Amino acid sequence: MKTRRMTMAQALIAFLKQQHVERDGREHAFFAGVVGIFGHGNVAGIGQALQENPDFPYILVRNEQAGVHIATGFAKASNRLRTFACTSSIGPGATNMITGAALATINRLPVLLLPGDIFARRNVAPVLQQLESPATQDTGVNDCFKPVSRYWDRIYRPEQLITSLPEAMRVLTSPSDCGAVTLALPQDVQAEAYDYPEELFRKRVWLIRRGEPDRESLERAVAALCAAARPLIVCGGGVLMSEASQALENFASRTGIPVAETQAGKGALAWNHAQVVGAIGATGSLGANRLANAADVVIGIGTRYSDFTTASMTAFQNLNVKFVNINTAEFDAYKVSAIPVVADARVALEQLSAALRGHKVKAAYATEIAELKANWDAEVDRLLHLSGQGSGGITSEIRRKPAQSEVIGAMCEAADERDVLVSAAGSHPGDLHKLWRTRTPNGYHMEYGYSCMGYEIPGAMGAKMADPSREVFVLLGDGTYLMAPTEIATSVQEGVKIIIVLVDNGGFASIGNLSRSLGQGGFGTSYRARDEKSGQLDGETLKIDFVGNARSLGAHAIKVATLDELKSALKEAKAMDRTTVIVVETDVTMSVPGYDSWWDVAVAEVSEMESVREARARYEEARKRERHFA
Ligand SMILES: Cc1ncc(C[n+]2csc(CCOP(=O)(O)OP(=O)(O)O)c2C)c(N)n1
Ligand SMILES: [Mg+2]
Repeated sequence: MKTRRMTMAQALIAFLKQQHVERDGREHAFFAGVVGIFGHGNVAGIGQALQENPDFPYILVRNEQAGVHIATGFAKASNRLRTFACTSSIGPGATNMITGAALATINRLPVLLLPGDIFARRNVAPVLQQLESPATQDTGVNDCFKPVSRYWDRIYRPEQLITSLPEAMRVLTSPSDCGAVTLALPQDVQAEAYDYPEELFRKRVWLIRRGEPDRESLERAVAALCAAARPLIVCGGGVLMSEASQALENFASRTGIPVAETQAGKGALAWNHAQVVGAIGATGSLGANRLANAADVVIGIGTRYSDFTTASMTAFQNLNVKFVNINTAEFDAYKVSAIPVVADARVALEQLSAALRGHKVKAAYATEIAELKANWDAEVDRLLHLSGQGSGGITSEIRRKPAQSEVIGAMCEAADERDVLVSAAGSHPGDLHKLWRTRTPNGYHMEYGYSCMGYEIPGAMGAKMADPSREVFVLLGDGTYLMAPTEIATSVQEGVKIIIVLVDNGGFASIGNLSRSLGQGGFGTSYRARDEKSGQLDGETLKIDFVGNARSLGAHAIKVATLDELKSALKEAKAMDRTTVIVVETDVTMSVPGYDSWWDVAVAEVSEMESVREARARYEEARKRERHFA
């Protein structure tokens, strides 16, 4: 047997370089490189191996969590066909990646995490940053990755790579099982040499299967659809991951079935497609939520049925509602007691289209869908352009602070057809779910599985790296920005240009509004100094120089006061070749309302505050609409 004598880390990098995936006859290298930060736990292992492989890019980031977000954003924008590996030292560098791991796993996106680990040899323990246990020597902080990883292993001996790496790749390239994969790499073992079989380093092409549905399940799905009077499609992220937009468009156009979108599925079809009725659920459109309310057959495609999608199980009120779930993951296909069609979205839609040839929704339902869509489009127009839009609009007052919906309107106008919008947490996901007008698949990149403050900037960098031909816009809040602005420096380092629109509203508008709706008056949600007299955080509003902060990290930064200034700043940003941050203060009183929607956030059952008791009474009433689909 031919062998190559290499360190474990050298062998690992050599293996990663040889991994490819293939789907629909197209082949891609699976790993675009490694992101991370070196410390004593990886510098002499993975760090040394990367130095020997200058053709395999290494991206130095500012925070390991953000490094994982870059990989995840890249994987999401690549429809899971590519990703990065993430390297960290041991201890805090490693645990910084746990949030990123959870985010990737929840969103079903592949990332390979390579945290450094404590000495396998143990004689020098406890090493710096080692978690000790009086009960066992076989535990450490990297065990925390277990529940947030779809595959987890610790490489105690160099030869374990030979059996562990193919398992890692199986999971990373699985359309149903993918998520974070963690290989914990003890610091000493990374540097240890072994005679690896040459075979380990051959080029491998992992086929991304397009699973076919079984005949019986498909027949049951067809029968349910033929019997439906008010069918509704819930378009989830799986439609995008499967690149099934065209198949969905054919299916929806031929059958006339309306398409409601989850956060992950938004944009699979263009916003103005005749069957697209907009967002569904807690942050849904009036049209989609009305249709969901009365739907008798719901076809969930590539969706996890999160509480935002189901409006905490209140969205579907038809007593006889049935579900048909098309999903590559059996786990999701069986949710809400559906007829499970365990298959790739594109394949299943093509087969359903063929089986339903000539089947169309009734004329009255088609008219209702068209009316709801037209009304919703008009409502979105109103919200995007509040100023001076004739009847119903607020008369033009040029100097006032813009509303957040108008900021979104200006961004929509500035974005070209293929441009990408990235966001994740705060009040932006809800507003964008309702208002953003996506024109091309993957043009709407929302991380709403983990809704993680701090994903936005690195996630957007990942999206930009996945397709540099698309301009990437980020909408984020002052809260999120302050949590993780630092990857701006990385974007400058890598020449990865993104446009960040920072909405400054003095703290947490989203959680503040939520708190007020729960009778808590916004306690602890705005950025104010501690007041000497009250002893509470209700003093002066903090003055934070966001423009100065962004500039200090290397970005081009612009402060705007009005909508017109925002529009010209967006033009300026598009012409720049460097990451640009536009800071805009908004009027929080002009928020986007909800539309026949609900989200279950439990209110205190007993309280000395009258407002909380009232909120609890409203809460108990609203919960009566929550359903089981057993
Ligand atoms: C890492 C993380 N911590 C906490 C939260 C809970 N959370 C959701 S939105 C939000 C406030 C976000 O503030 P900002 O970015 O200013 O957006 P705004 O609410 O003002 O629109 C918080 C604290 C979260 N989603 N992620
Ligand atoms: Mg804010």
